[in-house]
Amino acid sequence: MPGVSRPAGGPGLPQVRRVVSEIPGPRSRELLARQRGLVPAGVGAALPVFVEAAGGGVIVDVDGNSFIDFGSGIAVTTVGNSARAVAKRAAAQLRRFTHTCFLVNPYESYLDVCEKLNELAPIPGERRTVLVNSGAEAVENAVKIARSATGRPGVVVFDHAFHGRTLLTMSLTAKNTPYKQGFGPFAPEVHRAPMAYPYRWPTGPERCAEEAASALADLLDRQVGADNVAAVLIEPIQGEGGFVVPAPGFLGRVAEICRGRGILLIVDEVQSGIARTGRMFACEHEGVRPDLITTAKGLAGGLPLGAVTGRAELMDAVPAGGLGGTFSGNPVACEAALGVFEEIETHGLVDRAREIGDIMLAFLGGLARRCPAVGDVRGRGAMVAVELVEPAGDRLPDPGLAARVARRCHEDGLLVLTAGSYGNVLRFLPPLSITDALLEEGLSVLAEAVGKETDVAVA
Ligand code: PLZ
Repeated sequence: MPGVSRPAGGPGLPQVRRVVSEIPGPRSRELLARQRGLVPAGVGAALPVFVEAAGGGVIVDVDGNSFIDFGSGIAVTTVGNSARAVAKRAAAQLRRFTHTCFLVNPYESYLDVCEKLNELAPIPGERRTVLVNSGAEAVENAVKIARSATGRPGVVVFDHAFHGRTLLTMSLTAKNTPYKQGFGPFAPEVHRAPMAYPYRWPTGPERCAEEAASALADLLDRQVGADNVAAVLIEPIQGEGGFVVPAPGFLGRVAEICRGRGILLIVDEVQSGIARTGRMFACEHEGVRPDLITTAKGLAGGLPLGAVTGRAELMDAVPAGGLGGTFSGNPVACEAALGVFEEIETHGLVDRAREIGDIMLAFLGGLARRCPAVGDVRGRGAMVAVELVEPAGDRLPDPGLAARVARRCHEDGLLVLTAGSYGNVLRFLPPLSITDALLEEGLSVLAEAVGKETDVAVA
């Protein structure tokens, strides 16, 4: 828009919630109409307002509305949108060179990112890291490495899992619509085990970890044959599946089951990793030490970068030329990732994630006590969700209520996202740069929306 002054993004952006138009506003509606003629219908948007600026804990749209950000671009802008160290390092790299292809001419920032991930990853022994462009590509490569290192084809995944949209990762993903419907045939050698989902485990949360572990062992030993399985792949907290925190002890049992059978454990930390949950990696909460870890999203503060970090002897099993890609480990994205680690260290963001979690869990626990439609509150750090159910007591998922509450929040200037296999989960992923004041204001907007949509006085 020539001639129109645009607000600068970054941490200097006023940290306020402000709704000045209907949502989406007139300018966003114009752009949406334009989008319909340019972009296929298969590309949706959770909150279709077009963005002008973002930073700290807000997103400002082209109509001048300022939303409190409880989404972080799906767990990507964990250190904030245009955090200072990220923007500064990426901009400086843009002035030096944009690309050479690491497979043609290497550059040092790629090594610096790998060194950091190797140092931080809770993987036993010596480690190596390969950089890629996205979460799906990280998962694909982890499976390639696991197959190459073990000489086995099978991969075991879980109910409610999400691992990406490419052919293999879509096959690894559980939910049919919208991710798989019409897109088959799917990749072979994918087997699915029940997830230790405490709120929905048929015999109750106490027996969940042990029974789910037995089901996994049974699948491996009786149905697939353990020596046909290269890896078990699991999200330490499920993301798109609805922030399912596995029953305590389950991840440890999965690791044991794998170890006893020569099966590798791949932990998909694409959504939960990089300080999001109050640890650098979510699997650390359970003391689990996997063979391979995938990261992406929060790794480079919004620039596209993914990684597989793993035990050196597994990573080195793939011969030269077997891993890589044109853009993989792009130098601007690598500098951004170094900026992310710098922001996390200088601002103590791992601890900040824990504080944000304490505030959210305390508030939402109170809401659940007053409002029977809030069936479950769960999560760790700045990765927290509520599961909405019909109040009759049968825990019947209520996706309609989740959609209505999300819509009302959007109209009131709070960006929230839905999730879950049944679409009945509201998830909260604020950037760690959000202020307490905005966080608390956002939670009040949410409580009011839940109250209005369920006719319960929640104030
Ligand atoms: N593994 C655990 O959460 C991406 C998907 C958004 P990509 N989740 C957001 C959408 O609707 O496509 C994700 C994840 C986990 C892998 C991925 C895939 O990461 O960077 O989107 O490829």
